[in-house]
Amino acid sequence: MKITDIKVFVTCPGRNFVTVKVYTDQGLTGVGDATLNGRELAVASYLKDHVVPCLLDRDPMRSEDIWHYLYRGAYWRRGPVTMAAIAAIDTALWDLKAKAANMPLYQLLGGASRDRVLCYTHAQGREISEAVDAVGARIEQGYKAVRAQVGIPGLPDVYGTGSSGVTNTAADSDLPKEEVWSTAKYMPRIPALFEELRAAHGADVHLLHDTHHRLTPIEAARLAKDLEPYRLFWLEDTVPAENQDGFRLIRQHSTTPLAVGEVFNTIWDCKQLIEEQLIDFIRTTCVHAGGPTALRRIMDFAGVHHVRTACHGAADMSPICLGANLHLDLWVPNFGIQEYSGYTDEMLSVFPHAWTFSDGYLHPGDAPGHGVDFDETLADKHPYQRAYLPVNRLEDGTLWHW
Ligand code: EZ4
Ligand code: CO
Repeated sequence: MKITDIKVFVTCPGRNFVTVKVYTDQGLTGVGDATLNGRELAVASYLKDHVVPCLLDRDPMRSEDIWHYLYRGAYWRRGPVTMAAIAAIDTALWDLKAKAANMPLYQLLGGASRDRVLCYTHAQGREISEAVDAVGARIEQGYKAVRAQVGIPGLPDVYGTGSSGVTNTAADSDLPKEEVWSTAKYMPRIPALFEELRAAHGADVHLLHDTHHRLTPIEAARLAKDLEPYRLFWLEDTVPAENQDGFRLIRQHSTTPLAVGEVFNTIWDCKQLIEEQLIDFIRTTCVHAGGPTALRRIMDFAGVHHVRTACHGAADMSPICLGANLHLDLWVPNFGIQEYSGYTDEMLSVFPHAWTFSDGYLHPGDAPGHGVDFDETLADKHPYQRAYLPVNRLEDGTLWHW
C-alpha cells in the first residue's frame, strides 16, 4: 500500500478544527485531528508545506517508522505545533491500519480491558447556587463525574470559572480577550463551592475542579489541603508544570489527587511527575501528545508508577481526537477517566462518528478504524475564522498564567 495524497482541512463549524486525511492507492483513507486552539494555521502549514511532501509514496502501514521520521528526522523536536502535526498523521495512519484489518482500533492495541469508558463533563455557574444546580442537571443526564467551576466575586467573567457557554468560538472578537485574575479572591470561593456541592449531591458523584495553572505551588498546596474534606476525584492544573519540582511541595501538604498534562506534548514533559509519583492522573491527549503511537507509551509509563490516564477532551479537540482517545481508554490497563465536554450538532455533522454516550459512559463503537469520519463537503461550508483563547492579567495589569 502507498500513500497517494494527504489533504489538510481547516474548518469552523462553530470553532476551528484542523483535519488531516490520508489517501492510499488501495482506496483506503484515514483521518486525524491536528487542532491547536488559537494557532490552527501554523499546524496546517507545518503539515502542508513540510510534512506532506515527505510522506507521498510511503507505505502507510509503517506508522512507527513514519512517527520517528517526523520526530527525530526533523531535528527540531517537540513543541505543540510539531507534535500536533505528527499526531494528526499518526492518528490517520492508525485509522487506516485498523480499517485495513477490518477491526476497531482498540483491538490492535490489545483489545478491550473494560466494557465502557467513564467520562466527566463540565458544569459551572456565576453563583454557587447556579453551579450546584448545573451539577445536578448533569447528574440527571446520567453523568457519574462532573467538573465544577464557579464565578469569583469581585472579578468580571474569567475563562473557566463561572461563565456559561463556550469560550473561543468563531463569534469571539478576532483578537484575544483580556481578563482579570486574583488568586486572593479565588482561594476561599472553591472550598465554599465544594461544601455546597457535597451537601446537595452527596458523596457518590465524582467531583473535579480545574485551576487552569493559575496558582503558585504554596497556594496550590493550601487549596488542595482546604479541599480535602470534600474528597475531590482530582484537582487539575494547579500550577504551570514547566517547573515540575513545584508539585513536590503540593504533595507534601495534601492527599487531594492531582491531575495535569493537557498542554504536555511528549513523554519528556511527563517524566519527572510520573517517575516521582507527584501526580495521580496524566492528561495528555492524542492530538497534543503525538498520536496513539506516543500516547500509548506515556500511558504504559504512567502505569508503572501508579498514575492513571485522563485524556484531555474539551471541545477544542475535534471529535476525531475524542474517537481515537476512546480506543486507548478502552484498552489501557491503568485507565482513569475521559474528559467529555461535548460538541454542538453543527460540529458533529462535520464529523460523523461511531462513539456513543450512555448513562455517564462512552464507548468508541466497533466500526473499523477509530470510527470518526470527516465530511469534506460540509466542512467546506464553514471556512476558518481567526479566534484566540483569552489572556489573563492580575488586577495591576501583570500578565499572568492561566
Ligand atoms: O481550557 O482546551 O480541561 N479542560 C480545559 C480546557 C482548556 C482548553 C484550552 O484550549 O482546561 O477547557
Ligand atoms: Co483543564
